[in-house]
Amino acid sequence: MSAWNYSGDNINIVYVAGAVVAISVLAVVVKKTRKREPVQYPRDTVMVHQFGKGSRGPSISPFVIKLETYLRMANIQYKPVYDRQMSTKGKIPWIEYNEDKIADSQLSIEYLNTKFDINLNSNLDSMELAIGRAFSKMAEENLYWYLVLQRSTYDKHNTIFREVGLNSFIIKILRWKASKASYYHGIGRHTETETTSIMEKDVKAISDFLGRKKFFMGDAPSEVDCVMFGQLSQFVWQMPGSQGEKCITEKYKNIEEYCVRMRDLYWPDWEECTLKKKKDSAST
Ligand SMILES: N[C@@H](CCC(=O)N[C@@H](CS)C(=O)NCC(=O)O)C(=O)O
Repeated sequence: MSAWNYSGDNINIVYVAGAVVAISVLAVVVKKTRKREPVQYPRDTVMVHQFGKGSRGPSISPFVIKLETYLRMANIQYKPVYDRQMSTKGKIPWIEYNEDKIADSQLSIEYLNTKFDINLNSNLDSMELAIGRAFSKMAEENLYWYLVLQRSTYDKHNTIFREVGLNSFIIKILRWKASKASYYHGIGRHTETETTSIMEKDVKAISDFLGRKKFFMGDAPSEVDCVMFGQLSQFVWQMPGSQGEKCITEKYKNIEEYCVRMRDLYWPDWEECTLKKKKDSAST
């Protein structure tokens, strides 16, 4: 049978699929070429561009939580902007401060440290700074990928994506992007059992180092707490039913206690910053 010998039904499916692809491509092109009206933001306020709120936390992005926790810790006036506009580097979060635009959570923090003369690490010596950096990089460049794979691939229901209202088409794109990105990172070439074991080793190292300390480096909070809270709070509250959540809440309870401590201190409005709160208040 020739490949062109379609039945009527098959031809319809091909037309519909073709139309969906064409419309999607067109939508992307229109979005990219459309000139956005310049938005007037309040002066002297840091605007944090990001996706929308999370269903169980203020954001499902650990990097947004990191950046906003820093802004709270440093007492800098800021506002979240839920415009889903990506940075010039194609990622969120990014910030706008008066005329300046900075992509990347870490580069934003470094810019703000200079702009506002902030040093949250003033109590740390060079050895402690080195340890903080090593743990930050482990959390953001290794542990983070378990979160990406868990939400996009291991969780067959894509719970977190669905809860924030993403439709099946967008979820398919996210799954595809995650699988491609994690493959090129390298971690996506492992089996789920292997990545889970890697995640557990990272979490154990974090738990062992944290011990009974109040904050990651001791009695006082520092910048590394923003990074660790950004990542770990996702595992504790925003990866329901995952091995990552179980690992922390059942085995490494000092991490869960640490997250609660950080949330109570810097995010007394945590619940109000979630989608759930918006829905609840809309229904009352
Ligand atoms: N190094 C970046 C990482 C930010 C990042 O990976 N953001 C994710 C969301 S959690 C993103 O924008 N992903 C979209 C993409 O990679 O296409 C930072 O610290 O801001």
